[in-house]
Amino acid sequence: MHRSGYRMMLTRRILQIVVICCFALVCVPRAVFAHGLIAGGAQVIEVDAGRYPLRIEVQVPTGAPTTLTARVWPVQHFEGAASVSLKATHVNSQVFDEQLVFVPEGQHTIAVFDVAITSVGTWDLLFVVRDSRDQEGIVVVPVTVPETSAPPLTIPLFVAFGLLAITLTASIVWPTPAPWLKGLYAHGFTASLVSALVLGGVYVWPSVVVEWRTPTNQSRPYATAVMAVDTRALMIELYDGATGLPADDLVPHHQALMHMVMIEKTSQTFLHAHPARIATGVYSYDLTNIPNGTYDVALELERIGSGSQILRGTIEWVGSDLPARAPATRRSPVPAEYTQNDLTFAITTSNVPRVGMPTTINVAVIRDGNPVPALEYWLGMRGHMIVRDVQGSLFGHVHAAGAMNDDFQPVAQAGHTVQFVYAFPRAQEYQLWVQVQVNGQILTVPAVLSVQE
Ligand SMILES: [Cu+2]
Repeated sequence: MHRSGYRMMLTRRILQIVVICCFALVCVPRAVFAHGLIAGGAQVIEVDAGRYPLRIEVQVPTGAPTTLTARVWPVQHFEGAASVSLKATHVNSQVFDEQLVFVPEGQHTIAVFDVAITSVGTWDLLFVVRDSRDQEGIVVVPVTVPETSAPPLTIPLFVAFGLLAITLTASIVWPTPAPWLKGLYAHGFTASLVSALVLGGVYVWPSVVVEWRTPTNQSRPYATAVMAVDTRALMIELYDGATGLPADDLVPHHQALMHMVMIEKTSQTFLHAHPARIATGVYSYDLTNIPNGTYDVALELERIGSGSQILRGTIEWVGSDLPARAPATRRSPVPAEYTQNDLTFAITTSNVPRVGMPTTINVAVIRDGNPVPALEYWLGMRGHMIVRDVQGSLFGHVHAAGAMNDDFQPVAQAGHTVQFVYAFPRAQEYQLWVQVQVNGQILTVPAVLSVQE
């Protein structure tokens, strides 16, 4: 009797452990090794390859062998006829496939590629743009092609149903078992039935699981950036802040692997660009058409499983034929109207800007006295605003309030105003740069805002 009681207790414990293991399998997030573009729908990134800003859309497949489709949009016309090539190389085996597309002169052709993916794993997509003057722009986009896998709950669900089937069969084969086996029937049956019901329910409504399984590996620390200017480009090397090893685990955020804002200290020449990844942890941005000067550089990036971060530095650029620009003329603080070509930007605030209080900044875009039909989505938002204090110590990147849309194609929806909300930390003047897109053109409007105590 004593012995059978012990057996029952042991059986109960084993069953409890089995059930706990089932749930652990479900709940524990899988390790994430992927980086770059990851499977799941079409992904769009903006990148400056040499002198050419490109929009690259990649449809990352699941499983192999298969085909990967990529489309390349030139954001500005190529000089003369051009060619765009794609070479997809499997990082481990060096197996590759390549294609070349010619873009006739003066045409805004989208280059479409279908390359063979022979095995799962990380692939480097090397895009090369070459124009009629033999100027070249390159970018290497990493993509991770995962194994085709069953939905995440398949195995635990099968285990639960298996246990249920075993206990049911056993109770039919041995209807009058020994006392210790009775306990096994009862507990085994209850445990496997409950597991099967819970797992089955979550299997049918997978959104519950997606919530649990969101990869949140906050252990990845900050990256550091080493910036150097060579004869014609800014070279950026990223390193892991904790180990000093190259950091090459960026994922796209706001439709780019890296956003870069450059502001010249005297002329306040402003630039928002997307350096191209050209090698492991190395990014490059062509400076040929950038006026000489001393630039504050802010890099916004996101490492996988980690939040976004801003890395800052200063570079001296003297290699351009374009001389340094004259010091910026002083602008009158908001509320103000600024004109650029045929567009007028009316910038106002909804409340008096005060320290620590959220200030709403409204930007209305008007052409010939009429509101423009629509401000388009750019990098997933209707508008971006960069905030800086005059000393350059504060750097903020504010997105337009309201709905976000990550669709590649701008949504032609009425709306000629954008609003930004920001709480300024000190009573002083701040420099603002508002960026919106109208008719496919990105416009940058500088402004000054005075904040009171
Ligand atoms: Cu950007």
